[in-house]
Amino acid sequence: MGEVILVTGANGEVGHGLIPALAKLKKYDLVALDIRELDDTLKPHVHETVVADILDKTVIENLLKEHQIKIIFHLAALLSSVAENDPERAHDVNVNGTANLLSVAYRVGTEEKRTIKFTFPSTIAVYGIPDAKTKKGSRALKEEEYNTPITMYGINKLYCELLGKYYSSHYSQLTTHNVSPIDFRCVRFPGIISALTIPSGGTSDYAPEMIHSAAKGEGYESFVRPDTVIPFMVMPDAVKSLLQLVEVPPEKLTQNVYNVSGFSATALEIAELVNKVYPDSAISYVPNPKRQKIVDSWPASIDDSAAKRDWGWKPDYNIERAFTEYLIPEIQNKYK
Ligand code: AKB
Repeated sequence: MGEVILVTGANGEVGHGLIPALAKLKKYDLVALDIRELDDTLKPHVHETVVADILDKTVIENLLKEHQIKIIFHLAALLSSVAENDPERAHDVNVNGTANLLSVAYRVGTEEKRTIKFTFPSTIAVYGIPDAKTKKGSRALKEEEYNTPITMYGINKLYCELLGKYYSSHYSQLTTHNVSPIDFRCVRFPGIISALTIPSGGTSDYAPEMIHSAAKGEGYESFVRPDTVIPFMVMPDAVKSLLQLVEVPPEKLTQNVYNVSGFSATALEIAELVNKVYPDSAISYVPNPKRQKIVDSWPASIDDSAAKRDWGWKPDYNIERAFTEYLIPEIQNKYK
């Protein structure tokens, strides 16, 4: 057995990108946990699949101990739009699920005197820009700027960033004298666009939805204005950032949370690139004011210089390469 990795939320969009990439490294054994049955396409890549709730502490503790889990990729979460439809359930999964996992990992790591790397995907939804003028006038935001999220998902993720830092550096600080067994590392993702999977429940979903609709020969009605701009990255770069971060020697990390990004684009720029390939795809704009307000609170671009400085982060895909070398060829293959 190689080092064993636990991937929670394994059946989600990032899981569909991360699990095959981890398997390809041929240095880890993977345990996949999700509340739903793992897709058949992922099963050949994993050593064990577990269908369970992230809130089930007994299952989590047994997995960490039985498999001597060394690394956790904690992907289980409800994204921004779906979280707004059931904020309390989102809080339960996003916060209590993460707190549960950190608590059990801390206990197991302490008992077994070993470090557990806890790798956590956060989001641009942790930002809360107050108005359009401020958004338009802002340069790329650093990690610590405008951390005033307006969604349950963004609030959850911001809290979990802080909770992870607490468990790795300050846990029970008045009475504990041990070095924490938790090595918490976090990348803050922009909107992610995958060629292989359709997003489920995000507010940045208009970008991938537009592309996939066109590839299926359908039109698309965008729920945001054409001038709406946020940062994006394609799934291979999102996976690359996770694989890179987990391997960085701890002494090189000057912070727990790192922005990563690929490119910023307006909905119109994405539509124009789509129509270059699918000229017959009718893309229209009927903004949903409530979803528009969420996206308008997110930055036009984020500053990922800390990740570049500390661990050499660099995206492989700018917007042109994303379309010509990844999205269009892979999506055409998917729908052929
Ligand atoms: C969402 O839209 O909720 C996610 C995100 C930006 O984190 N894709």
